[in-house]
Amino acid sequence: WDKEYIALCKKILTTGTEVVNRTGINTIKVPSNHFQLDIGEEFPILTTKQLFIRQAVLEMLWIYQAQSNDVRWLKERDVNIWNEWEIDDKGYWNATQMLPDESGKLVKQDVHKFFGEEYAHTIGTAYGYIVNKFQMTQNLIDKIKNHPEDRRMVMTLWQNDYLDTAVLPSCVWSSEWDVTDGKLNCWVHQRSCDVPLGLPFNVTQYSVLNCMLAQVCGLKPGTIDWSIKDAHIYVNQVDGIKEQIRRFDEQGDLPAPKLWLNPDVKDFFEFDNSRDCKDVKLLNYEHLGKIKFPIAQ
Ligand code: THF
Repeated sequence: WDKEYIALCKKILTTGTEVVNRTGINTIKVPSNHFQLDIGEEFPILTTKQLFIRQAVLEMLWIYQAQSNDVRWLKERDVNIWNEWEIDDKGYWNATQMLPDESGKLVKQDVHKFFGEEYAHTIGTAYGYIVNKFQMTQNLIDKIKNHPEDRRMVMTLWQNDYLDTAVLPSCVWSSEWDVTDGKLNCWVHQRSCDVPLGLPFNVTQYSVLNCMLAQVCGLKPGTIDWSIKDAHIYVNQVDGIKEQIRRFDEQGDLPAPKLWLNPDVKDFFEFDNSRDCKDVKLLNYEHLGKIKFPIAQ
């Protein structure tokens, strides 16, 4: 899917608007974007840069399988992408953010937000907490298996009652599923999208989720539609994205790898979630190498 990805990057760089935001690092944004990928046809993982699928899959299993909000679960598996959002052992989350002063102007401030000791080491009431609270994974699997014609197969991580106690309200917050002609399709929506760092992880991990759910429900993976509100590139990521665009324009993309899932696994909750995710492998993943992007908190 490098083609759709690079098209979005070009759209942002050529038509986007530079704006301030809470992180203090400006972004170049476009208001919205949508693309559709046929994951039965080709497994979506970028080849114009190396994507770390182990981390992406473990993050997805953390949310939908372990249904956890505990950052230690990830750290134990050597996944460190949520460390900056971990509430400390006294129940505080500490960060530097852009916040409005008395006149309403955004200024840099040190934030020590108290969530409560019960939230120590977690990200608060977001992602896996919500999935667990409403038993979303099990409900979805039951519907896909027993009522594949159902048109209410929606998982909504955006729950108003839980936003204030979330360090970061879920960015990828809804997914809608359907079964058509023996294929499992989904539509995923993201309210805010860090195109260089978040999006490549998210598209690949939801594709793996679709393939896993299809396997345990006796279906084939179908299409994934991806819609975004506020697709952005932080200004300190522009050089890296230009490098990636140059790679695509000069060399094109490489053949997509195949995703291998252990065919013996028939229960979603049985996919290995240890450090090496033994039930998930990429076959023949060729890529043009890592590009390092800074992360804004
Ligand atoms: N905040 C911002 N600004 N961007 C995000 O993508 C983001 N996330 C999560 C929460 N807040 C966010 C964190 N997700 C990486 C990938 C996903 C992240 C955070 C960091 C990252 O650094 N990836 C690198 C290296 C990975 C590695 O070496 O392990 C990469 O090159 O892909 C939205 O989910």
